[in-house]
Amino acid sequence: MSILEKLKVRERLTYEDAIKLYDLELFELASLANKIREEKHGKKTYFNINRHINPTNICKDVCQFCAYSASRKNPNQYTMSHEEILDIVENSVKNDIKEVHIVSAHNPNTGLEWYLDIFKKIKEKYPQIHVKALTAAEVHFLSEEYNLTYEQIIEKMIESGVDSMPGGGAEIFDETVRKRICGGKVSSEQWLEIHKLWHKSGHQSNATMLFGHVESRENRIDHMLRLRDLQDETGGFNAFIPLVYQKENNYLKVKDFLTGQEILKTMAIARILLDNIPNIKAYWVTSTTKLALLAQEFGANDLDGTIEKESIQSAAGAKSANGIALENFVDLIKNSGFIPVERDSVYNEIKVW
Ligand code: V47
Repeated sequence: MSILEKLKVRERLTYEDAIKLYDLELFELASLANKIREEKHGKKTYFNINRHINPTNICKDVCQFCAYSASRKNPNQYTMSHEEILDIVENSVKNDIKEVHIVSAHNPNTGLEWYLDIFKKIKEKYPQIHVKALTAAEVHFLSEEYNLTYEQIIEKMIESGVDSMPGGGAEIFDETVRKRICGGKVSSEQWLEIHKLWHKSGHQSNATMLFGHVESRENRIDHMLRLRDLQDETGGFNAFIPLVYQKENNYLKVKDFLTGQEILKTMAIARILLDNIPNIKAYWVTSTTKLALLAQEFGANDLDGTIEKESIQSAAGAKSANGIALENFVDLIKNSGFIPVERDSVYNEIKVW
C-alpha cells in the first residue's frame, strides 16, 4: 500500500514511510497534515498565558548547543533566591498567568531543597497556578547528585506540588548525535524512562525535539517514533514540540541551517506520524512568530504562550527575551484565519478570544 493509501485508511506509517514523507511536495504534505489537524481541532489554535522562570544558569553539564548556561561565552552566573522567584510569580499573577514554567540548569551548589521547596512555596501562595517544572534532564541530574532513584525524585516532585513536566532535555534521541551535542547528560533511554515513570504516577508531560543542527532527517523520524512507542504505552504526552535550533553564542559548529520549508515539512510530518499525541506545538520562540503562524496550516494546533520572559533560546539568538503581548498574539492568530483559544496547561479550554 502506498503512503497516501495508508493515510486514507488511517493505517500507521512505518519508519520507511515516514522518511519518504520528506520527498512529498510541500503543499501536498501541508494538505495531509492539515486534514488531520482539522479533524482533531478544527480551526482552533491553543495558547496559554504563562510565565517562564529559569532560576539558575550554573550547569554541571556542557551541551554544545546551549548559550544559556554560564560558561566561557556567558560569564554572567546567577542563582535566584526563593524570594526573588516568588516576587516574579506575584507580578505575573497580576498579569493573569495560569502557569509557571520553571526550568533550571544543573547547579550542584544549591542543595536539593532549593530545587524542590520553591514549588511548595508557590503552591501555598497561589494554589490556582499550574506548576510545570523540572525537565527529565533535571530529574536525572538531581537523582545522580543526591543519590536518589528517579521514583524517589518523582515522589518528591509530587509532594512539592509539581503538576506537569515540560518536554525539555530530549534534544535528539539518536545516541551518536546525542553524544556529539550533549554527551554526559541524561541519555535517551533515561529521558524516556523518566517520562514513563511520571506518566505511570498519573501525571502528564510534553516532549520536545531539538532539530536543525547536525541531525539528519532519519534522526528526526527515529526521535518521533520512539515518542510514539512510549505514548502507546502510557498516553501521558500532551504535546510534541519541535524546537528549531538557534545558533548564536554556543559551541556547536553547524554548516547548513534549515530552510523554512524543511521546518514546515518537519511540523507536518510530526502531525502525520504522531497519531497518538493530540497537540503539535509550533513554539514561536524558535520558529519565529511568522513561521509559527504558517505552521498552523502544516498541522500545528498550539502556539505555546505569552511567556513574559524567555532566557534559554533568546541567549542563542531568538527574539523572545520579553515574551509576546497577549493582544498581539491573539490578533496574529485571528488574522491568520484561526480561532485563538486560551487553554490551561493540560488543554482544558478556558476562553475563546
Ligand atoms: O531542552 C537549548 C532547548 C529546551 C537551544 O514543555 C535550544 O511546553 C534552540 O524544552 N536553540 C528547553 N533550542 C525549552 C523547552 C520547552 C520550551 C517551550 C515549551 C516547553 C513545554 C518546553 O531548549 C532544551 C533545549 O532543547 N535549547 N539551547 C538553542 N540554541
